[in-house]
Amino acid sequence: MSTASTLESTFSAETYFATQPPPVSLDQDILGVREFVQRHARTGRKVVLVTSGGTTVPLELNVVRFLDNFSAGTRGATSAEYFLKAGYAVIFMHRQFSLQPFSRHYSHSTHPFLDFLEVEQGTIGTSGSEGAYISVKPSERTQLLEVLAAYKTVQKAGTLHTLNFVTVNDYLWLLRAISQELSVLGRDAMYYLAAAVSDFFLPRQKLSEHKIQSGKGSLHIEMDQVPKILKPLVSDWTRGEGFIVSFKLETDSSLLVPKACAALARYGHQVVIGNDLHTRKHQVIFVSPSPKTSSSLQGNSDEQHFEQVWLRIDPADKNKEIEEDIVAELVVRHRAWAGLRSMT
Ligand code: PAZ
Repeated sequence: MSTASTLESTFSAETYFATQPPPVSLDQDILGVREFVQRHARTGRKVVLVTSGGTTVPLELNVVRFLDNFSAGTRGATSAEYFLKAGYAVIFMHRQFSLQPFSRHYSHSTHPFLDFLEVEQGTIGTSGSEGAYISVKPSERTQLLEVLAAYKTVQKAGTLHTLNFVTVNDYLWLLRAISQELSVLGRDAMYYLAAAVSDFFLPRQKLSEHKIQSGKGSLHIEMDQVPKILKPLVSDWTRGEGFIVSFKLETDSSLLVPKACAALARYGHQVVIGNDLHTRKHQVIFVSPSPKTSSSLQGNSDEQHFEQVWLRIDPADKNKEIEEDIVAELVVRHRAWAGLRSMT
């Protein structure tokens, strides 16, 4: 019997990591994360892991085709900037080529930087010689100065550490390894899981080695379910101490609250932020265990046990980003969570 046929179609996290290979750069990536976490642990700075962007699911080993996800990484990159502003050190784990903090303001598709530069003729610097030089359009200068100043401050402080993933397999291995590293901070660590992660994948053992050939009619692919990793993340990898915020995206908004409550009851973490695909940029709902509920919620997803708080901004206000309010709310909640340290 081949390995492929003995694989289960529903993977536990344990089976997953025992059968799927780690990305080749994992050890190297984790050394960088360890150094970053230890440096900030010494100063007492809180650290947040922000995951951002979508994962791919390759259909072939020599990958030509893959399933992807719509996420551009706006939520993650924007939130990372606000966490940095709030004094956090940020591990930004993002989909390769998705938006990143600071450079997101100059995305090639929405605000290409070549469009706000101008070529001028005149004296170059202090050299006294004449020629062409580059200047920034006056209308762009204020924003560029602000973004650049914030970027340089963060670079100097060494408070941003960036890593990337492409496939759902890269994502799962990185998430496990980073959260294990970050767990040394206990309650001072926050996990902000904004990446859009595929629920289905093709195990390595079932992948066609070469490009799938056409000519045999329609293509049938049966995918396996990606293991539910919030459970081990909450109770094992972060040792039950991290402040864990997961996101739930739906297109039928009536599902947001019941699914958020079910996730909290099942995994026992701190907050689920629900968002609808079409309104996600101006409204989200925070769902969390109600402070009035003293007993464990394990398995009990009755909505009355959960607090629901909507955050909304004016969609017409182009200068306001909802992530500013999401992060401000989480900073307050995390402070309260970290303050419980001595009582546990
Ligand atoms: O990256 P983006 O800003 O375009 O979208 C953000 C988002 C909708 C992917 C995020 O807010 C989210 O809900 N992430 C979790 C998705 C999920 O797996 O349910």
